[in-house]
Amino acid sequence: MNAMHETLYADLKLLGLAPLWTSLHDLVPPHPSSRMRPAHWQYEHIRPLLLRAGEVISAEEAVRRVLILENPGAIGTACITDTLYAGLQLILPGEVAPAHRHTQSAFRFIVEGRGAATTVRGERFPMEPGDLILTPCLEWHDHSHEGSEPVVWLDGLDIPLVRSLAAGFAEDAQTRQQTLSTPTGMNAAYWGSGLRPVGTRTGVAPHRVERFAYRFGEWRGALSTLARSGEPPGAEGFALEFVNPVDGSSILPSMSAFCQVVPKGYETPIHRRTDGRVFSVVEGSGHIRAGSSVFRPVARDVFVVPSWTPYSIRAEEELVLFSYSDRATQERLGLWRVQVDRVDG
Ligand code: 1HN
Repeated sequence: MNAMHETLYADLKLLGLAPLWTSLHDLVPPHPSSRMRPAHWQYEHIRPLLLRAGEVISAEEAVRRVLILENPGAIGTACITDTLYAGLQLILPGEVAPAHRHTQSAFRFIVEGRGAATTVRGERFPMEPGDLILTPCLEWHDHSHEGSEPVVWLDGLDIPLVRSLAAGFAEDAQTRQQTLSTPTGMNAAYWGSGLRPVGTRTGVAPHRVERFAYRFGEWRGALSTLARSGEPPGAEGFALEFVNPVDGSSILPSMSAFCQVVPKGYETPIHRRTDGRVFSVVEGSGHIRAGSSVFRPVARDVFVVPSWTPYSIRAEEELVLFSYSDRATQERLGLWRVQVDRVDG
């Protein structure tokens, strides 16, 4: 850079201008280059810290007693991927996490314990390990616990995405808990049985989220049938996507969720996707290669594979995984891609 460049750049800056030619390649890189890194969180290390958090602050005081899983490539940003957030939330017997709502969409994936429930749009949803419960954009939600053991779940939200769009609104309810206005089971009866209310074909907008709970027994049973079918496993092992019954799209407009079984000893091809993906191990143990990292996750651990990072999953013991990503958003923008790097592992 010579003196003419320097004085030009200084003069540009004064007028709120910048030269494109110094940053062009960073702005439109030849392939995705996320600052996010592959990472693994071991539940056996996190659990004692969650319980300690339970001693220092109540759910009520904290509003939500959560340990955020922060990507080591983006400390301080509450990101686990470029667009998504993850946290582990603890609720203890007798506690209430007060009612509020926000434009960020959320789901809970239950990791440990029984007896807690979340109330969404006036209906109580009991929480059992392996259940997936949604709180879509602007739906009121509060959590409570009438059982006798700690309950922990994984919270997935589209916080970084909504932040980048500067479209975040939130509001506390007037009351600590919602009034139960709908009998338990109504949401499942209307939307969770492969049925839909008569007359809704034209009455419900596409991408509108109506089904709020996907139960462990249902998805686990489907995966067992697939894994025992004699069909060969695909690139992901045996994988299924949780689906919005309104229009067959992703569970939430911004987030897709999946479950998969990788048979014992099977290794997926090394592949990469444009959607950074967060995994929660439900059963078994695995050997994960992601970029230059190697992880050996076991049940209840979380690991993340950022966008366009080559990875493979091998099951040491039959591996059952829940995962989520921004694939739905990317597909709608025409951005989503997958590439297989190597098939022999
Ligand atoms: C939230 O509302 C919950 O409702 C969990 O359980 C985590 C993280 C950021 C903002 C809102 C919940 C959250 C959150």
